[in-house]
Amino acid sequence: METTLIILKPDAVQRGLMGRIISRFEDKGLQIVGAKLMQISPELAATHYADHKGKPFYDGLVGFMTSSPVLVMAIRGVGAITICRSMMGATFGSKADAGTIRGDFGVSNSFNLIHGSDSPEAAERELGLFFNAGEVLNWDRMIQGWVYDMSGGAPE
Ligand code: IDP
Ligand code: MG
Repeated sequence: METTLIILKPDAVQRGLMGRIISRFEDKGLQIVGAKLMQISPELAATHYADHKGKPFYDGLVGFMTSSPVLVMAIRGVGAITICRSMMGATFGSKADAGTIRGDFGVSNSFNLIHGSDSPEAAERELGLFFNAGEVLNWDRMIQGWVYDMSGGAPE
């Protein structure tokens, strides 16, 4: 099982798209194990996006991410990191395929609705930035045995 950090960015919250985006992850069979509405501080945005420092869009990105509340989520499943990235679609809304979150809900290249960790290392780091100890819950989901084939003892 993998857990990934998903952020519904300020445009998703302001546009009232949280429920529809969360539903896509729930419909897919992924499990939400952490969620909170928060206002990202400039310091946290800078740490989270440290790899992008110095790029032309960096200041705008930090300004955007701190401009209004976001919904951060910890989402779990087998291969959750790759599955969530493919559900999100390409970075730019103008280029993202139809059927993806960015492809279906936006046209902007900077206001692109959602962040998702891009590797296991990034997921571990980012979950640690946005969730305090005890805020990600290891809860038993009663539908688990119908979401995954558990006959071999492990989720398949
Ligand atoms: P990702 O979110 O798909 O992983 P990254 O390349 O890691 O994309 O970029 C992080 C975020 O920075 C993007 O989601 C987007 O909000 C913003 N961004 C990236 N490239 C550009 C750009 O060329 N113009 C404006 N914003 C950009
Ligand atoms: Mg990225």
